[in-house]
Amino acid sequence: MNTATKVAAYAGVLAIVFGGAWAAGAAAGPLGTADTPQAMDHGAGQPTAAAVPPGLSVADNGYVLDLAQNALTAQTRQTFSFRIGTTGGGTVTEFDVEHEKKLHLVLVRRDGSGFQHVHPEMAADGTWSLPLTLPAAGSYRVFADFKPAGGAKTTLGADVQVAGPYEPEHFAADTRESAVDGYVVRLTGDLKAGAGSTVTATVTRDGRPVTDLQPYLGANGHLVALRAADLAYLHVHPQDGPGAGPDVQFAVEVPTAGRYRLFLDFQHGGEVRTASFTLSTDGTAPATATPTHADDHGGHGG
Ligand SMILES: [Cu+2]
Repeated sequence: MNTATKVAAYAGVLAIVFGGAWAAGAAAGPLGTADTPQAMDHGAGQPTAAAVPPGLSVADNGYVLDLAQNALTAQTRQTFSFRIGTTGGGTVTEFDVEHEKKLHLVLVRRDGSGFQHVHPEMAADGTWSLPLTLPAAGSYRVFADFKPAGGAKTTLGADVQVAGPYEPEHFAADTRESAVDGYVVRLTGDLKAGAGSTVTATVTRDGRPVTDLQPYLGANGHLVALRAADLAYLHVHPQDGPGAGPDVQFAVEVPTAGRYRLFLDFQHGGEVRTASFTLSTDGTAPATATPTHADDHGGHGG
């Protein structure tokens, strides 16, 4: 192998390691002169070296989550408003539809309780709003999950405070079983740190499999997975198209070892319900755990 070949081979390895960023930089000349920095970071779905999970920042991909309120009153129906801005000072008004909606809003208290997955309406000026009731005091994380027209799929997060006595829940034990409104949902499959895996939710009612689940958001269920320690918002994809149950399969990718909270929205009899689970990457959760807390905090609000 002559020197030129060695250099070429080395460059080939670099290209693989740095993926699209290196290739874009090389094509555009010296680093920093590329006229499409956005494409370098987010083009073609290439992972970047310092990838941080979505939902941990109020600003990402050039977009900003701008909440109209940072405090709400417990147990009171209030109008909650926000907009998606750009770091340049503009407001985003054009969004692509994903999972049948232009924007998905997820709220959860910082302790991992009080989950809500709702769909606000956007006014012509880009202001999103919805009537919202938060059940109890505490600090809540608000996630906006959207894809601006022509932009990158983005999840931004911000906190909202609710005054009052706060008793945090401790999801210290893994639980694979969730009871909600007469339904019992069991989760099989394990989370694997740094890798993809499949988890399957099985929906039963009065001990019998539910075989007439209704499509919800373009699938037979919708799963949100959050890292318990920091509420990082993870990528989850339904494995099947709309189906009837009782099994609902998801591909889940968790970045690190630890504990995760999972929330499954499923629709049956015209109503959407939420089952919630706690799962650690070590796979020690028993097949049918007894819930260690009243599992009545999950909900599909709105
Ligand atoms: Cu949604």
